[in-house]
Amino acid sequence: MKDRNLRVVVLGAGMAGMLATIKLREAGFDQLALYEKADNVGGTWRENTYPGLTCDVPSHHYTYTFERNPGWTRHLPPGVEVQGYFQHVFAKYGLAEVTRFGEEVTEACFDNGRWHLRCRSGLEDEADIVIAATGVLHHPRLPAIDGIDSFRGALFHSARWDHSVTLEGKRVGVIGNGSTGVQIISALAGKVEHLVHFQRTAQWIMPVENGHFSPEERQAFEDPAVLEEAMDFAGYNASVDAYTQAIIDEESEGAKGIAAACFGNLEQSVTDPDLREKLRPDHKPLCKRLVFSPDYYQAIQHPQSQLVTEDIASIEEDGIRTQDGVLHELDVIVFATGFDASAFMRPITVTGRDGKSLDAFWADHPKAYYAISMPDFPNFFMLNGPNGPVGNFSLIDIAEHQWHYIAQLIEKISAGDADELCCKAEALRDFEQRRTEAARETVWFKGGCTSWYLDSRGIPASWPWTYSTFVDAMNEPQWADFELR
Ligand code: NA7
Repeated sequence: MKDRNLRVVVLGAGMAGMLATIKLREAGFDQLALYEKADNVGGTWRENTYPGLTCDVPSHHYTYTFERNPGWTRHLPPGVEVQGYFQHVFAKYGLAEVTRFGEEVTEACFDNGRWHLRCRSGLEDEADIVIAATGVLHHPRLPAIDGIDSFRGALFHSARWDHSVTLEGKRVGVIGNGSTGVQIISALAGKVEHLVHFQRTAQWIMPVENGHFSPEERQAFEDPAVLEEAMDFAGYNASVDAYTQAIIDEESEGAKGIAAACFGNLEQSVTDPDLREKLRPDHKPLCKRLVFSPDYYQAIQHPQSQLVTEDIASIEEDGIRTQDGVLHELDVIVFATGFDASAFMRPITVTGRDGKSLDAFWADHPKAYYAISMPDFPNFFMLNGPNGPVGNFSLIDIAEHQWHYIAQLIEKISAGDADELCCKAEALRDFEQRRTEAARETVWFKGGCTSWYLDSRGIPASWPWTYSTFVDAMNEPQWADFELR
């Protein structure tokens, strides 16, 4: 791939940044740096350490295609195994040679044909190409609840778990019932003195099994052909396609199947009719990101668990007071309240050509041509950028397809066909118009709920077409949509 001796800087040593760095090195780029503000790799898997943390994408599908892992112990991998996997990949591919830990890039400015980077430490660097792989759900959202500072017990966000706090014998409140809150409740039910789940909006729960792989299976998976056959990677991609079809067409077989599974799960798993009604969502399945759980309904029916559906009024010294006036006395409060999904690489100050500010460009909402490129931000490409596919399928797979596309953009620059390359403004405008129109047809928009999928205008900020449409789009850039200088 490499002809010119370009310097490429990758931002973020999570799943996507490691992928980019591995692929760039394979292509012969030796002027390479991977900046990571923390002291370890893994991104979201480094930051989230809460009890019950599990990836809800099957383990063998949440794996780089070039680095399979026969050793996954469960069908859905525990977070600690995912983190271990990324650490293994980091070591195996020798990424330490190019990685700068503890360096938070705070500024990236395009000037005189190059990107000028500055870190919080004062370190400066320059690059011909920047790859932003800074993650999607990265900035914890802590809602401003009255009295939050007055609580005398321990209080923290799920992505900032305080392991110095013992939970045994404690009264624990968990706010939020997205995938995170549901996993925490499942892990803590019966293990603490009293567990209170504060639910603002009921969620559909998709039943899933999470068995163990036997030692014999794991040994057999050392043979790639056996693994391939057992995991049926092509079959999995077909199911991802059906899942995305279900999002854009509620009459599809996939949508009906998922809805039936969720309804059945609620009916069959929850015995008390009052509790069942409290747990029954008033929106369509798939409207919010689907929560997969083998055991949440059992956990919330545990005698020491309690579901609270009254809105939270305030937090006080001794616990959480709900709108009905009841004080729920607690020792620990966990905010499983999600993330700011619109930040992306911000708070990095990114300035493109002619002083164009990213903050101003994204003032209404984050946007990028096919989630990858932005006009007047030449040679700046994103992995898992705005409005790309994020759903109940493997973001690793998504990033690999995006990398296939970005590699072709880099090749143009590398071959000397362009010094500066980015999408044209009209190409982004056209893409955004098509994307927004399609997004209004999805269940995320029409399903009667709010979620982190929606941007500040209430429009789904995600890929509104099928998975196979995405794979096709990532095959080769439409060169007419790019400006080459
Ligand atoms: P989510 O899916 O964004 O869920 C956040 C939850 O927190 C959700 O149940 C919210 O209720 C609830 N929430 C947020 N603010 C409040 C306030 N102020 N009061 C009560 N409840 C509140 O985040 P997760 O961490 O669970 O999952 C994020 C993604 O990580 C997940 O989708 C996977 O992709 C992995 P709401 O539904 O808005 O009423």
